[in-house]
Amino acid sequence: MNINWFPGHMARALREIRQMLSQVDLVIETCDARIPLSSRNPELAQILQGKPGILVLNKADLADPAVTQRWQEVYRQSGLNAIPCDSIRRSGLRQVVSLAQQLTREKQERAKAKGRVFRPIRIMVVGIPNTGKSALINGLSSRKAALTADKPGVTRHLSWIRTGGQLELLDSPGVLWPKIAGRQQQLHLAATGAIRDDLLSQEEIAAATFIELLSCYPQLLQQRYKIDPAADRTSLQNMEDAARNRGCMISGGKADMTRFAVLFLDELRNGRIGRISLEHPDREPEKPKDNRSEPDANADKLER
Ligand SMILES: Nc1nc2c(ncn2[C@@H]2O[C@H](COP(=O)(O)OP(=O)(O)OP(=O)(O)O)[C@@H](O)[C@H]2O)c(=O)[nH]1
Ligand SMILES: [Mg+2]
Repeated sequence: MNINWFPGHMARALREIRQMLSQVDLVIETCDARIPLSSRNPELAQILQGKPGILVLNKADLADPAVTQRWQEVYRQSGLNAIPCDSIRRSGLRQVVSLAQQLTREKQERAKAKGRVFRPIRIMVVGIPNTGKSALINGLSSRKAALTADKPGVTRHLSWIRTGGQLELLDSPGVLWPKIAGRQQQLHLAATGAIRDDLLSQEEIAAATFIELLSCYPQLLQQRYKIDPAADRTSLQNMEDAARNRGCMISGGKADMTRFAVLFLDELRNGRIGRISLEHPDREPEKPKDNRSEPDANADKLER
């Protein structure tokens, strides 16, 4: 089953991103450090070919640090500058600025040679919804210039944020692509809040993610929900135990899985279960080249 959430404002934003490309010096793409494969838009990758770029592995504070480090290495090997950031606490942002300066140095020197003073570096920030583009812009400009919220689809128009310093930042609406086909990708996007909550069943997202965590991070589930993953229980029984232990029950002591799904997803998204990565470079069959289904889909690099 495809997910099709490609409203008019996303199609328009994609067109405008394409049009604005010649007016910016470089592009920052944000993805979610917990799902660096699923949270990259193949259509953006195609549009951005040839433009200097930085991939920000954002929300790195919520991801497993060892896994994020591996992603960074794997991306670097494929020629892409990837920097883990926490845009709220502003960690990693200094590295982003210094890389932006490095990537535009040649252009600055050419301007200087012609006797011109280089204007502030113009950066367009793009990515799928809810990956923290606006939060990153606020972090880089040290003020709350762009609207942010914990739901996808907040920014609706491209808009320039001038920092008064060495950067000019162009915020853009989160863009997806028509027909998100892979089930795991859909579930990962939903689990991290990148797609609207009503597009998939909360119970299904919670159950699939709970099972993934039972396999990758059983100790975190054990600590948070006082369950015993090592005991001879099925995944569903473990999840029911977790629901009961958190007081999600209906009459007769039965687990209320609908209520637990909402609670579990909220805790997962806010990092209360612990630092979790749902996609691991060493476990995925696919390397971070592209997530399009077409066979010729390898020309996605932000970094050229
Ligand atoms: N923990 C954590 N939360 C973050 C980080 N960056 C952003 N957020 C939160 O993620 C949510 C989405 O952030 P936004 O900046 O609105 O995301 P966006 O990419 O601009 O979203 P759209 O405009 O809808 O495309 C907000 O609740 C932010 O506070 C981060 O690095 N770490
Ligand atoms: Mg935004």
